[in-house]
Amino acid sequence: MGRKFFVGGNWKCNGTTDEVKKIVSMLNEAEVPSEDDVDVVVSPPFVFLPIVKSLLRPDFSIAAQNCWVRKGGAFTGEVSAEMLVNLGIPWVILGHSERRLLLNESKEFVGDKVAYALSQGLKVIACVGETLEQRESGSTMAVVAAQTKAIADRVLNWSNIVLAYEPVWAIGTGKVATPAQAQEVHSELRKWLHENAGAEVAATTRIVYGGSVNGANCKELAAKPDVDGLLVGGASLKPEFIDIIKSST
Ligand code: G2H
Repeated sequence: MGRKFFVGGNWKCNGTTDEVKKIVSMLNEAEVPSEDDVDVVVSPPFVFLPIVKSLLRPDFSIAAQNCWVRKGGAFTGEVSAEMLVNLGIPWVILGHSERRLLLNESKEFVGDKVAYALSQGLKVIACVGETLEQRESGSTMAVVAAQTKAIADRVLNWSNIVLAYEPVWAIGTGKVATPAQAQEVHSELRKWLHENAGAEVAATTRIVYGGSVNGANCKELAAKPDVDGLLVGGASLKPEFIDIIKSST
């Protein structure tokens, strides 16, 4: 069976209650391919998770943008995986480069978070990606392989993981990776999974691309054989997100 196309909308730290309601209405009214053909997962800030959950159409799903690395407790400001499960939130984004770089989350810490979130029954969108400096020095594959290894070292079952390749230099910059650049890394990542996590994991794990995806560039990216979906930031707050959801068809 083929890998089902996946479209994630990462709203990041944006929105007011009214704006969130407007985005949800736009999503709810949209005509999109059936959930048999595409998984759509939107990721609002923590505070809006309950309202989005109560209003969003049932064929779309919801992700948090982060969660704590272990069981909850005396960790001021954190939100635990257990809390997300308790709220009925099925997905979580972990290892986004904005957290790796701005909040100094190490690959080991991200690997621990992925393992813990999975152990609590969450599905994980795990992000990896290189900086411009790393790309220019020729270490793209070494960087994304090391980030993926930190997950593979801690996780045996990949069935609830979507791997998101998000080159840091393409995030929010308007500088999208070319479809060929995305395909090259995705194919290398799949090869890495084949060698290090097994043939089944490599064949079934969805590898999605993120970084300045928009309504104009989504189709070409989606057409690449190893691009199994798209993780969208800025454009997921706009009507063009609907075109992105349709990009695989
Ligand atoms: C990458 C992406 C969403 P944007 O961070 O995860 O954001 O599409 O705004 O580059």
